[in-house]
Amino acid sequence: MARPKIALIGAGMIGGTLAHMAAMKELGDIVLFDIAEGMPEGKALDIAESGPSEGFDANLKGTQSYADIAGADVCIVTAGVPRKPGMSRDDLLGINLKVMKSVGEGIKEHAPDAFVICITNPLDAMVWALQQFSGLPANKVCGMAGVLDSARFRHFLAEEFGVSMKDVTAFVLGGHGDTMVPLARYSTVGGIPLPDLVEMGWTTQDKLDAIIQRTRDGGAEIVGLLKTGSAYYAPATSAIEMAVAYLKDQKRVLPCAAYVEDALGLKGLYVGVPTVIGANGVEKVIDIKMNKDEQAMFDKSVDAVKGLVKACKEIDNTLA
Ligand code: A3D
Repeated sequence: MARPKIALIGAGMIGGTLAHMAAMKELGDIVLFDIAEGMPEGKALDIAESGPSEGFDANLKGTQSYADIAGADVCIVTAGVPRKPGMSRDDLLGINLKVMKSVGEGIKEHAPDAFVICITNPLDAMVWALQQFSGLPANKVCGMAGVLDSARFRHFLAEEFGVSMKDVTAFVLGGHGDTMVPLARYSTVGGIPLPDLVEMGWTTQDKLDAIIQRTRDGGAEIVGLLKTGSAYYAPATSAIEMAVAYLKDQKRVLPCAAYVEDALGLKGLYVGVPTVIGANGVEKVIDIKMNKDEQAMFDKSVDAVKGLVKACKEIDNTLA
């Protein structure tokens, strides 16, 4: 059986990290596409040359031609520009929307059967636009954000409680922006929900609130430290987790920016929701119940995403 083909559209910081991880995990043969000449070829060769020491079998190719992504099983899209200090994700909208148009058309022509994971910001609006431009079925186009935001939340909680992050589950919903919704009630340590842990004296409500805020600001914290771009190790790892769920039909329950047809009080919008990911892409959106406060936070986040989608439509009137 032929190896799966993984196309990485955008070979920058996240794209290069994705290629390295996909090779180390032997997920398949890898194509790195970028408009920058030489850079994807250089990264592909460099990673291929790590193969003999690491012992992986994977072919790597760098390219500026969409023809090389032909027949890809998975496309992970990071093409565009990242944030610099002082910028919000929304500041990237105009420039990255144009990038999504060319990427969407490239995928439509050469890899229409792929499972597409978008990472480019502002995430929820870009994944919506990418689905529109590519014309792929909505269940095959989704965005990576919830896995990363939840991983950040889990990391901070594991540090606070002094326990393994393996035993911490966490849940972040809504748009990938300042209004994202970390849900304490659905986040647990060894199955014990966070509000119970506050009652048990493991932490205080104030400390938990500070962790929730740090999670919301998690991207900006890294941008502030790096100064030249945004996070790439954890974003790449999160997208690989989603790609593996698809390639291995794992039926993982993962939060991602998925098209919500009719759930969580929403109709017809891409936003961060709990999903099941397997061989059919996003196989299910999990219609969880929220209390009044949670619903209010979620609604605020949804409004922010709707505002960005409206801005996309104003910039490009071919978007419906
Ligand atoms: P960077 O290292 O700049 O890589 C982006 C690459 O895209 C560059 O190599 C560009 O040459 C390339 N590119 C630009 N235009 C095109 C085009 N039309 N076609 C193909 N390639 C193109 O950025 P990065 O890898 O650090 O980040 C990539 C994106 O991910 C940015 O938009 C970030 O804001 C976003 N990001 C999202 C998250 C989420 O959690 C959703 C986290 C971190 C970064």
